[in-house]
Amino acid sequence: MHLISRHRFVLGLSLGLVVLNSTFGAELPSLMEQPRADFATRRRELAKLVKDAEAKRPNLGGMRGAATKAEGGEPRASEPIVVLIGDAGNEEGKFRQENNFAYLTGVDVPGSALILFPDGTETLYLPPRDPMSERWNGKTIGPDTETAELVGFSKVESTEAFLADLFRAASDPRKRTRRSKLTSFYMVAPEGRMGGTPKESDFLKFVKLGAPNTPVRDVSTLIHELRTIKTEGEVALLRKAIAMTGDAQTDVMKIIKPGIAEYVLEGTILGAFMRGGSDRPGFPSIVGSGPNSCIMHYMANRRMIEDGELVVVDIGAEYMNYTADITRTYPSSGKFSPRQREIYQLVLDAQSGAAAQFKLGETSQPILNRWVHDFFKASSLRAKDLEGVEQTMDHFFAHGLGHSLGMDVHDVGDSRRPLKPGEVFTIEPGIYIQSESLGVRIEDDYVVNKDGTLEKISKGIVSEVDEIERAIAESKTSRSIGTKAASNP
Ligand SMILES: [Mn+2]
Repeated sequence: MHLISRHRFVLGLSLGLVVLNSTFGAELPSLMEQPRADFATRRRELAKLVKDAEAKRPNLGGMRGAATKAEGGEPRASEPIVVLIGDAGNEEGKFRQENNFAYLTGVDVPGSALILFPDGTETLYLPPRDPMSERWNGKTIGPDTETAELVGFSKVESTEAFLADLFRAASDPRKRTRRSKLTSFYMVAPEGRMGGTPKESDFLKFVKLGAPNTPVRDVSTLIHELRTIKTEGEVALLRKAIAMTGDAQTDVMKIIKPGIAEYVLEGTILGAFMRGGSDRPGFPSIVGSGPNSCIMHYMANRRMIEDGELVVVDIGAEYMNYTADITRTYPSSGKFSPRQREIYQLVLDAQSGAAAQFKLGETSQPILNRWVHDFFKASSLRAKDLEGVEQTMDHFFAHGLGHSLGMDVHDVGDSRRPLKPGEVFTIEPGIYIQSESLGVRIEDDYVVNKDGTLEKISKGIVSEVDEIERAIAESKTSRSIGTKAASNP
């Protein structure tokens, strides 16, 4: 459970659920700083999406053959049972709930599971409480009626009942009537590109044993469709993660100088995240100086930073499973060289130019990507590739312009579609000239607001050339006050 969220949760509940409050004391579960109703809404919407998908299935033979042929030989939609298993946790790290499960439940108890039954019953399965385990790991919530009310589920059962309930639902004899509809399982596909893990693979083996004739279909794309559009509560969490990341970038500007190691900056970044209340970085921090500035996903961070280099700092704090993703590029000396400045300014102009292209209902991420390519190509600047051939700048833009952002740093959803209100995504143009050991990437996080306007959430984190030079210069002045180390470099 998140300490911070627990605290907020107590405040949030104190109006309506005073009795529960006193029962649970300070041990209320986190619902990730979001209204409980939001999670219930998501489950309802998912159940509807699943039903629609099932009804639309063209050939009801499905993945598992004839199981969905109803009596009389007429194909019929089966009744979908949605089943999700949360992360089991382990002793090695801080617990982090699996994203799809967290999104639908807000419950971060290890070893939980969820079934949405065809009759509309939503059951959350929690491990039975174990005094010995709680002695080591702290109090938790268990399967009881108080918990059900607390987490907004119609039923909370022990995980001991989970498999039996699942298989009973799949083979309910009451469904074998004239109008019978067979059942199907909707679960996260094993080892899928997004979200699937080996645990689903193991689980699927059990499912095949217990209900061999029940077709299994992938539910993840339907959950992802919901996750693509963020609620206000989710955007608020992203704003917090972004603010923490901004503090880390500010701290980097305070200490950056030639002669320190990339990992020193990383240490400062992680410290700032934790001080801000972040749970962990959303992805490994990238601190690439000089030649490493041209390696897009450099994360070894072992090199000593030299004078006159650029340092790409691509980082994101995670908060309540939501992650920021902000990149800044700094001159190690505090001043951009004329060449660094012209490349940097081009990248910055590409970013603001792309954002200015945004039109609700028309603009998709690939459209912005193409615009930036053309913009780079049109620049009068040139650089040499590794073969010594002079090239236009689009040649050095070596990755996509951005991605959706949310619980995953490269978040789920179909990025080819026009961006809708509630979508959060990055715009991160970059130029990487290996022949000059000169890499620049500037990345900010944007939300399409309800009114259809595009907002740069991270606008408070400085990125203009003079702003960055001023920030580094100011911190140098303050560093030199009262510290022997700084006055004697
Ligand atoms: Mn990114």
